[in-house]
Amino acid sequence: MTVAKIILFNPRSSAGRTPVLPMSLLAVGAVLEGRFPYVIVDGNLVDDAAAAIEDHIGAEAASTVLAVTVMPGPQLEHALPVCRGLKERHGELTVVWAGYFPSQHWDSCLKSPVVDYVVRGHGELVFSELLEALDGGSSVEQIEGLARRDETGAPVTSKQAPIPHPAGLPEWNFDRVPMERYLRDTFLGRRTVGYASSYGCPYFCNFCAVVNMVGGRWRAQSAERVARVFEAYRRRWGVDAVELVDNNFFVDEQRVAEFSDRIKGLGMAWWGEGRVDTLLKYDDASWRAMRDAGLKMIFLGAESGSAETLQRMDKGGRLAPEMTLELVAKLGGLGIVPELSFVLGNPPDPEADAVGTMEFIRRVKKLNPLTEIILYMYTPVPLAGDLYNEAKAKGFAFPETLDEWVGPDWLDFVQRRSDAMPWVGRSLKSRIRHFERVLNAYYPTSTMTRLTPARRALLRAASAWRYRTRAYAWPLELDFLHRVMRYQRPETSGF
Ligand code: B12
Repeated sequence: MTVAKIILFNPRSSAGRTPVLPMSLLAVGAVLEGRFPYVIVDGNLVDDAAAAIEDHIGAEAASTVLAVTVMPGPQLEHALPVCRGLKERHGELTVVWAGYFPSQHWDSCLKSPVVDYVVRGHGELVFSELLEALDGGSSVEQIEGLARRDETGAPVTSKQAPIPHPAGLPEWNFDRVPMERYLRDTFLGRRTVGYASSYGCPYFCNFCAVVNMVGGRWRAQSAERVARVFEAYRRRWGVDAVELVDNNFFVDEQRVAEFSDRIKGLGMAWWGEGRVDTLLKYDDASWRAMRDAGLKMIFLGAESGSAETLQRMDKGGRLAPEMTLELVAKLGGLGIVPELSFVLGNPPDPEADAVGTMEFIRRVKKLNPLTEIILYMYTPVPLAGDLYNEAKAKGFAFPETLDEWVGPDWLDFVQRRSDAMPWVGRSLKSRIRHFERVLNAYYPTSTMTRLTPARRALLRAASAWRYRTRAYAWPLELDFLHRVMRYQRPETSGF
């Protein structure tokens, strides 16, 4: 085929809210600039995405590539019917899926006639190679990081491609999207937007979807380049806050310190994800530089209050619960909010695991009451290791087809709301929810700016006896109070 047009499609993910900048498509688009004509269609910004795409296809289906970024959950739910309808109407259209969902479940995607190719992992270069092969009529078999159907129609994949070094990739062309529409009012700032300054993560935690994408590699842009993007955000769109969505922004202390020095006077608030063990090694000068440069909150995978569970999660044997406590205390002194995420209900003894972690969270809050706590239920990702094997042994299996994936149970599952995990009984699930309710009343979040001091005091008074006596069960009065106050934790409703 001749590739005459590429449509990069971001299926709807943020119904009713200001959408998140489609960073994956900006990254992919950047490598196409000047080489292939392309447009970005964001399903969050148009009422009828299929019609918008159809307009771009026109009469050129045979030379058009529709390339879609797909996250599990709502994006998949939108991507499937849109692509199915288009493929039915335009049999010659080439449909490529990429992103977190297809990277992991490429075989389910390719069992469906809707998808022709899956680009796996960080896909800028793989996609480029695919386009060149399609355009030049050459074979795609040798392309690393590509899954496709073989002659018999069976899904096959080549080995994962190395992650591209973002320092060697072109800068995103923000003029390809209406930036104003992506500036969100968040607890960080009035005009918040995202950026990704590095790819990958050097660790192999066996509950994390990132491992499948990057295989333990981490590659970053220079401090100078990241600071340049912050400056452009500030200057061109009046951005006052940035969410650094890197899987692990803080891997390289020197880079972070230099970046902090460079953006110091800009008046930007920022947020990023890091590891407890890495950050404990940072020296005080770096901490001061980060704080003075506007670092407001760090997301940390604390994961569990049990040393044994941490070991099983393969946190590299480097993380112990006491280390989390140490960092939480340190951040308290610096005025940077730790945002700790925990994964509860891990096999083989989900009950004991959850109870142990709840007790640990009480210790955290005592040490630094401003700490934000995010509770997740363990949901498997297809990775070798104890956790996934035990989940399978208890009857867990991923769906095989896209239609199953968009069924209500699996949509709940990927958004970690599922009741259906075979190793977690309903009663444990509600205990965890009840605990969370009491915790959020006793320690109301600091990020909900419209929660007045009087309301905070009321929540605390109403929940004090429950918290102190650990009588978490059925806190209906707190449910009620939260409902009337429209209690919301903005930091958890973002990602
Ligand atoms: C921003 C983000 C969102 C945004 C979506 C932005 C958008 N596309 O509209 C929002 C907030 C909507 C979102 C929602 C969810 N997210 Co989200 N999200 C992220 C986050 C933080 C960053 C992704 C990003 O932009 N990275 C920067 C870009 C440059 O990298 P990238 O997206 O990986 O893209 C590269 C490759 O994936 C690939 N690629 C991706 N798309 C495409 C398309 C083409 C054509 C090609 C060729 C290549 C390609 O190449 C890109 C460039 O290298 C990641 C975590 C992370 N750090 O990656 C989680 C993450 C992807 N989300 C995740 C999840 C589970 C969700 C939810 C389903 C549930 C939840 N509550 O978290 C919800 C869905 C709810 C909903 N309403 O849709 C998980 C996925 C886990 C998994 N098992 O697959 C992640 C990994 C977080 C995590 N660790 O759990 N998310």
